[in-house]
Amino acid sequence: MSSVTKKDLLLFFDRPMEPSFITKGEDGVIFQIPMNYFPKTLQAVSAELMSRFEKGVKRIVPVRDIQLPDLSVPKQLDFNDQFSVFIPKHVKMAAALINIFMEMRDLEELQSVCAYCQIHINPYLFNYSLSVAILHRKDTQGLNFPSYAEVFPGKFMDPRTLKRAREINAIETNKEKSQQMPVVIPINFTASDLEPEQWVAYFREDIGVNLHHWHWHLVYPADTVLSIVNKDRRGELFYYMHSQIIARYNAERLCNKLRRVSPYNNFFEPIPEAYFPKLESTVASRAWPPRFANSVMHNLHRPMQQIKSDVYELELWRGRLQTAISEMAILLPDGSKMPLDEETGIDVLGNLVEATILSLNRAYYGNMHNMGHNFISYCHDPEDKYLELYGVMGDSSTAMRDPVFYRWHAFVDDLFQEYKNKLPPYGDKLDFAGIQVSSINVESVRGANRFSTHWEQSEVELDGGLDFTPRGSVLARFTHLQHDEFTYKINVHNSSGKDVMGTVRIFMAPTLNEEGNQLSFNDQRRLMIEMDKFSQSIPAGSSTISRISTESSVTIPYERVFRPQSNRPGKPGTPAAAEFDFCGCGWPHYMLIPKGTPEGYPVIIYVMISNWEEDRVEQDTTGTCKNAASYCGIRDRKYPDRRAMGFPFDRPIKANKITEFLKPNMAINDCTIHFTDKVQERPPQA
Ligand code: CUO
Repeated sequence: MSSVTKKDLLLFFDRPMEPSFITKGEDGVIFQIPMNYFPKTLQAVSAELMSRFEKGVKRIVPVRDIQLPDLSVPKQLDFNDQFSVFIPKHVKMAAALINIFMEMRDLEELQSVCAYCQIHINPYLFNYSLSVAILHRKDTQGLNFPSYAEVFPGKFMDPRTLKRAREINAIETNKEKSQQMPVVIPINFTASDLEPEQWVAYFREDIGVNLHHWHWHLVYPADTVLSIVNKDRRGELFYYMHSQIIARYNAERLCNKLRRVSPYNNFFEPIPEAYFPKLESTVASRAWPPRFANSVMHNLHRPMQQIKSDVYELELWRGRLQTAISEMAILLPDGSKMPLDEETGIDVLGNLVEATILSLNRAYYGNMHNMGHNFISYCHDPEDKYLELYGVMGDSSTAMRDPVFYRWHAFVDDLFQEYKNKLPPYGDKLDFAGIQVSSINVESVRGANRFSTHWEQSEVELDGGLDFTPRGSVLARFTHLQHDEFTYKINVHNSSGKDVMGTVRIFMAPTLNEEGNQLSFNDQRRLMIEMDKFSQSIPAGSSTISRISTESSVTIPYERVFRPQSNRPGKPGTPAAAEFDFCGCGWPHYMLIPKGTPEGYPVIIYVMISNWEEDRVEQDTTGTCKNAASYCGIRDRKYPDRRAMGFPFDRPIKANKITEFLKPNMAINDCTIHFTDKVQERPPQA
């Protein structure tokens, strides 16, 4: 099969709501669909339809008429319904469809079944399942599907923006001209500043932040073929990545004079935070439901989604998980107990809590995290009386917009911390004999140890997601946080007499609590934001390590967050393009540091150099995407650090102040983050 056919799979991401027999792609391509793939009502006129659509197209792609697999499970989801990776029934449907895509013997068969699916299967379910399959099939490596925000812009932006984009698209199909009049997505469009939660809307509703979260769940599905779900330390990464989101969110809240997020741990308590999403749900042609202030979770009975669960079950599952943590052992289905050990306990718990198919006892420990999303997202219509859709908490591409997401995940994070609190302190496992870190400094345009942030305007292409409009290209301009890049300078002395390898671990944390007093060290530990982690050779004697902020191991650059097709490097199948695949997962680089304050928000920057011999994971990572390995792992490889994720702050520490915790191979420095309330345009990229 030629690479041309492989690339043609990307046409299924274009105009996702339109059937596969309508022109796809900017170049005007049409799939020649076998008659029996058409809906029954159109089969009699399919030849006439095809000849009408074929007129004037630049290329016709014949679709092989294959013996179609059994699609009865994914077909159960109505074409116009929502699809959620948190709803067990939907997850089963996706698992079945991914399995089908994975089992197609070659690309031609895959293309054929996709052509059928784009006519008969729910577009969100189809898009998700095909994305997972492309990420994991060997013969589709190097295919870079477009940004999800480009495919389904309705999940990321104000409907007024989309309306305006469609207008521009309708009147102007000249790409260059339409790009001269981008539509502007207003910042903070979901509430007024009278609502304090709105002060951090720039974080919650950031397009790149939401794309990261969607992409993470795409790379780490909870339920599908075992070989896809069973990635190295995926349960631990579920805990760690979400824990870091909470740490980052709390830092933003503190910068904005808000209290740290309070965990939602009383499931019968009203939720004071309201959320009115103002998003367009294109599939169902209806608005996303809001959640009014003081809504309450109710027992769910929605036969259509095959969800029947009582709020009480959340209590039950939590209790069982807490018992397992206090006993440091989980109950297995055969009645025996399995200890939660220091090394793998967090991974076992992560899979139990989420819950994935890797959960070792789903019947007993239930489906706590996912059902929490469902209870909250259906709290306005728990019994489907009003035939309402789920709210944004039900969808991994929109959940982070809602303040309650952070309350729910703060609760989940507390549960993981209960386990971490049972572990012994690291003690001398923190040491690296012979290595002394004398200082860490930050150099930036604002001077020594001063970070600086501002607003920036960037553009994202909407073309592929504007269904049922004339073909054209529209740019949406949105405003996001940005910082000036900076360099860490770390002074090290190696007195071992020989060159050694170290792992440099850099974190940042606020220093003051809500009252302006010094944070206790255990509170500060929970707020530690991982900034970077890299291996480094350290020559004997004194040396200075210089590291630029853009190299961060948690972030991906703007170009990878939004990935317009035109920016893709190399041809499909080349190493350059292959690297791009997995690479959509990663914290957007422009959100690397919290916003700060105009007067300068105080933070500490922390560095530790640990012994690489104890950290390293033997594996070849050439040709793999490892830009954001800290939060996303490395594709098809082991997590590239043998230590617990979040090391050394993942365990409680017996110290009142960070200075009491410092070892010779660590250093800290006081810094400030200065925010300038001005919008700059994104400078043109080389
Ligand atoms: Cu990512 Cu709850 O897991 O949203």
